[in-house]
Amino acid sequence: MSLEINFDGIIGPSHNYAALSLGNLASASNAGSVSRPRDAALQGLAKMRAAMGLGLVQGFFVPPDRPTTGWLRQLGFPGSDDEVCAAAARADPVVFAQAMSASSMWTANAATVSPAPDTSDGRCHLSIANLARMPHRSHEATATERQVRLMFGHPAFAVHPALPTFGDEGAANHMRLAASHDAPGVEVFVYGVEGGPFPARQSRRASEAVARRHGLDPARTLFVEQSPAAIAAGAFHNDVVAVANEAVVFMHELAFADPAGFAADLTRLLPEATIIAVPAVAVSLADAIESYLFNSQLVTLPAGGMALILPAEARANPRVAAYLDALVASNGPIRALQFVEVRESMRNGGGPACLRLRVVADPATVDPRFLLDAAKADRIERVVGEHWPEVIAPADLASPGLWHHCRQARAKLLVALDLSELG
Ligand code: SUG
Repeated sequence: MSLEINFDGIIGPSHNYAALSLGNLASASNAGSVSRPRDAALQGLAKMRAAMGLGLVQGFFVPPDRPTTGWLRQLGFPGSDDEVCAAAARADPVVFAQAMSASSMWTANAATVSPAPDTSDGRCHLSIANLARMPHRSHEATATERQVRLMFGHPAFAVHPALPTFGDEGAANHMRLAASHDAPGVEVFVYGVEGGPFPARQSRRASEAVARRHGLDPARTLFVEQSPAAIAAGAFHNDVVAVANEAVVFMHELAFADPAGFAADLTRLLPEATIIAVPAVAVSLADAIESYLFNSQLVTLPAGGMALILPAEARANPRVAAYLDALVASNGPIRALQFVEVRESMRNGGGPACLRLRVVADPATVDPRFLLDAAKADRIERVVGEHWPEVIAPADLASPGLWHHCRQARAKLLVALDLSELG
């Protein structure tokens, strides 16, 4: 039976704060801070356990190898792995920090997923995101594709490589609405238009190409412009200001350039759609972005009804907390709130929803090595506890000791998960 599976990125051992993402206010404001990779990964695992505790099916991605020496070689640094890294760290510390990034943890940017009921050949299609607009993320696609092909090798899936051009940042800019997960859906692709102070990271042409590749019905596909005000306020991905689940959209009223047009198109295609648009007078864009209210996971509980899995920061903001109290007290579709602590990821602009990729599929068609249960979570936590660096200060990035530490930690994880073939 098909259901929604959330695949979270296990936070990699090189997690650090190098302020690499222009337009991502959290990343910029934590420039030069000391990171805590071990805590970060444990926080991510605790979130996965919380989702399993709600009765949801949970999967994961393992982190790729860092530093990304293959990419540094392509950029002209020769020699052995250590020589490549030392030369890059000396010649261009920014490029070297880009090669050390643990940004693949945010698997909402790994791929765009169109579930089987929406596609012309009845398979679930996944397009790897090229993340072409951000150098530190542009080298994620190669390892992501290898992993996705392993996870979804079953004929129920079709995997497409990253687009050769046009900025594509995956599911973070895509929403699927349907009466239920296994019913035909309306797919909504959200893109940005250049011209503001920050880059528009998702291009309309990329979204159109993904929709073509996936064999979506053009009559049930919407391309919606992100509001320039939202991008300028720090909503570098749509999932910072909107989230959807089944027939419900939970969004900020300023998320889209033309919210009325979006609502009209959506309700024409899916009359049962419910749009909860939070007014700026209740929660300003600044409060939404600071608290990551909308970067929550909106999920259907096995017993029925929907819950929001929110960052703890949303409870700490008094205006957001007051809004949430009123939301669950109203007789709407969202009935429960679950707060999770993912502070290390949040400080780089990644909330609960950034850390997960949703795939609607029969779990029996997924490589079981990528599905989580309590015993496997224990095993991963043991490896993280023993091998992940406790802290990384900016000056540590150039240290060969850290490079070796990161590689060995990942290798231990791959062995523990019987995934050494990804080595
Ligand atoms: O791409 N941060 C990520 C956060 C991604 C959040 N994902 C979603 N919204 N779905 C980004 O901006 C920061 C890395 C640094 O600064 O070192 C970073 O890449």
